[in-house]
Amino acid sequence: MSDQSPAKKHGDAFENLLHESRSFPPSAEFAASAVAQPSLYEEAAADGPEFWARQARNILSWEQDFTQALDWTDAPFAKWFVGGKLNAAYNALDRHVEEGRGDRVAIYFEGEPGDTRTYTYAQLTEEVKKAANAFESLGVAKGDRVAVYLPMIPEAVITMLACARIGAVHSVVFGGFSADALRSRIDDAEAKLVVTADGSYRRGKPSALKPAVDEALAKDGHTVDNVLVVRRNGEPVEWNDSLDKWWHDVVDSASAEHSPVAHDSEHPLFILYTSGTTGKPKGILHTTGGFLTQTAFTHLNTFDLHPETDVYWCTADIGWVTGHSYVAYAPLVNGATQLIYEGTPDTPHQGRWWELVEKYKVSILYTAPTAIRTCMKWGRDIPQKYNLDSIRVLGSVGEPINPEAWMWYRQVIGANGGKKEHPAPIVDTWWQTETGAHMIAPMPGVTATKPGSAQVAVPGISVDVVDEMGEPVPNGSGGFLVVKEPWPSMLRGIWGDPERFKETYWSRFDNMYFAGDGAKKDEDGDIWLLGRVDDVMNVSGHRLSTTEIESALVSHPSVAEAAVVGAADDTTGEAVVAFVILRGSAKDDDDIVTTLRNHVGKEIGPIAKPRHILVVPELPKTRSGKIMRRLLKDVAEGREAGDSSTLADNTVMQQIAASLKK
Ligand code: 6R9
Repeated sequence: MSDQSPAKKHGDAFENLLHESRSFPPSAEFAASAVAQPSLYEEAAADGPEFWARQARNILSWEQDFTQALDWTDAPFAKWFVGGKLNAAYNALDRHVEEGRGDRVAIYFEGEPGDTRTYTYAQLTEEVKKAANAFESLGVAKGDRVAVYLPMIPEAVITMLACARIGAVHSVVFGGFSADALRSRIDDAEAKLVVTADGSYRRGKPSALKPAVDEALAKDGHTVDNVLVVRRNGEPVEWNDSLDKWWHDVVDSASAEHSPVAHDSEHPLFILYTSGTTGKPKGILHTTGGFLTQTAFTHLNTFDLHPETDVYWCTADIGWVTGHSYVAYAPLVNGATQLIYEGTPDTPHQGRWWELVEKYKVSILYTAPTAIRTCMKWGRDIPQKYNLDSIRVLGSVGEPINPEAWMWYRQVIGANGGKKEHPAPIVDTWWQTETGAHMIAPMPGVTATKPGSAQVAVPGISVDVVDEMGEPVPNGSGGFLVVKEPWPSMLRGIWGDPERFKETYWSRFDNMYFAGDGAKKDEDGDIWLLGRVDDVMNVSGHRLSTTEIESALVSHPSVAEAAVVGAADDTTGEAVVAFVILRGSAKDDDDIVTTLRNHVGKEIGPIAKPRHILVVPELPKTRSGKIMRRLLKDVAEGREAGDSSTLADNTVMQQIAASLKK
């Protein structure tokens, strides 16, 4: 290939996705009562940072108003809502009680074994006040860091809000991470307090958490003064008298009186570690005013939230940014009623999610494509046993959603199995730990949605797709996704490493944030996400996207799930290797590999035909549902698979190895 510009390279590769001609305009009825109206885009375009200042004042209660929307003089270190003071927990809790919403349900909790708890706003406020007093009694003060290693139970949200209330900075470490990962995060943030639980329930069995904390703190030289332990599953735990305290001893007896103190708009709210391509995980830092403004604004507008009547359910774990922005903060700031579910979708049966939707009359469901594809694999007859009529809006996040999964989500879930004349709109939301809140997403009620595309920037956000030189590519071409203007919920840096912040995100292009994702603009200018730039393969000079080929494979009726990697090849640079999970009846088809190779050839072109297609029983995924292609690459290149400690199920790599030996 002579032309190696990204526009050309991506242009060759992604034609398939761009042939999507289906478009679903909102129904007149939905549009008429939608929160987001078309004028929002005009206002945002006209007003710049002042648009966000207006949102900040409308959505949040400020103890002291700010004097300036944005200070960008020290770019790329932004200050939003300069001089303003507010308390995040007050905004999420107390004010709803003061304004007469105390009896509204804030959280319906359903444990995996089926135990339930309901917290009204008044009750949740009380719990958070007690936890705030308890944390202070343990010596935690404003600015101190608190590591949170908890399952998906209400105490996770209570802990995060109690930290925010006293100005302590939480660092949630996903419960699926190992003791080593926990320790390195505790050390990096110099956490004083760890909040954990004995464990939780997963797939019908108790699963332990506390032993990992014990192991993490076994070696001296840590900064932790106290470990607060929630009793969740009642399993026996080792007890370290010098560190450990039971939550029910310390929090339950604490006073329920606690006045929130207003913190600066730029006061750190939390650190959340995310893996970089190399080196140690990055502690992404978010601050208060801007984060709350953009998360709450998008939660209202992207999901068309009507807080008095909707029941919202985001299936993300608190250990990921989605569980921060769209479980712990935005829904509560907006006074919404939400469901929190502790367990897995197939315990005790594969209809558990849909049973919950029916039981709680969930109207807004926010989940990940991997979950949707898993449900597809289990079959549509399972959700169809339940009444899903309450669902009004469907959200997707975490990875590109292939058009087949999108259509299934719409018809089977959003149309209650085809029984609804106007299926729920799907909002595919592109954003990152670093961006804090939605950046690219359709607005239901405004945007005519397209299966597979996140489409347009959120009002007030400026994104583009650029070539190697940072020049915008024309419609119909691909390149790198960038953000061109600062935004309120942007990361304020990497904890303890300002240079790495500049280097990672701001050095690739001048004055633009480099997201690390490949993207393409279609003929309408709508944006299609194509996966991480590092997931783009180069085969004989042709750029091929893992997403593209996966999408083609999954469009074949025999394939339930697919993951594609580029394996090093002496002749072609990289060769396409696909791992597929077959649907039931296809497993007996001897010619399936040939059939699938030809299918990809037909869908995308001969160049995209996988060199090898390996039929496997499972794919290695993180608990947030991202396929760990790195591990599959090891298999494809004949190496011992690398570190698999962050997999949701770390037996998957053995299962794959065993299935390939047969
Ligand atoms: C929120 C979250 C960020 C990366 C991001 C991109 C991928 C997220 C997506 C999507 C296509 C979407 N991603 N949403 N890709 N369409 N709607 O997932 O944050 O865990 O930091 O991951 O996830 O590659 O760069 P995070």
